[in-house]
Amino acid sequence: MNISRLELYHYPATRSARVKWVLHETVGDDFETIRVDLYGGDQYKPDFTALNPNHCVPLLKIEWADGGVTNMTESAAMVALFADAFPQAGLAPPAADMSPARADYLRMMHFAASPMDMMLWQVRCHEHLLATADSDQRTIDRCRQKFADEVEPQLLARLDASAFICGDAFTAADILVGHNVSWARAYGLCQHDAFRGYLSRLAKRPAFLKAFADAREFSVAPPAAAREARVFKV
Ligand SMILES: N[C@@H](CCC(=O)N[C@@H](CS)C(=O)NCC(=O)O)C(=O)O
Repeated sequence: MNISRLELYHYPATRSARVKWVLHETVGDDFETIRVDLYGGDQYKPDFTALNPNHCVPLLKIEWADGGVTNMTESAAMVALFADAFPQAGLAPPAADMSPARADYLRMMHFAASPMDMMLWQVRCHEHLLATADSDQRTIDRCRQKFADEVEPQLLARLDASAFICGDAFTAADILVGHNVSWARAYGLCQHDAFRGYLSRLAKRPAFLKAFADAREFSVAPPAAAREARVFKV
């Protein structure tokens, strides 16, 4: 392996859990986890924003065998990088193949990372992170409706046809979609039994259990005082 050290900046159950999951699937336990106290505002401290100007987790510090360092942001990019770099883990149809399986896998990776994630994030920002005076009920309603009307039926059709989101085999797309489904359920979405069954299939993976071992430390609502003091610049 041309990586000498990995440090994941993490907060339980958030998007950094996606990366913790793919790391456990690919490199095992061979990485450091550094907790960023999101509800205490640590993500806005200059030493952190110097590494990630987007003030969020995950941040993955990759130290390469030749001494170089990459500070990588964007959870979906990290999941894709490790899925492709460790083909023996069987998390992605081969990148070199122009195949229907690869096309469908990329479609679902991007669907999870972009529209699905965007709707869930808007609901979260407006319901829990923005000061009450700044939150907009119409945005919440529109995103919730669109998610229920458009996203859920697409996922349910896939889960009706097969055990995982891109077929009968688990892929890295299940890491992104699975995390989003569990996030959606915390917000009262994705309540169909098929989603519960899907999450219990995912929870059979040792890497999932390790990635979410600290999830009970996450509370969906931050301290009200921090919210009203506009600590969160979302
Ligand atoms: N597109 C980014 C979003 C990361 C993100 O917004 N992370 C949240 C936690 S799920 C965060 O750290 N928010 C803190 C903030 O924005 O202040 C990714 O997928 O990595």
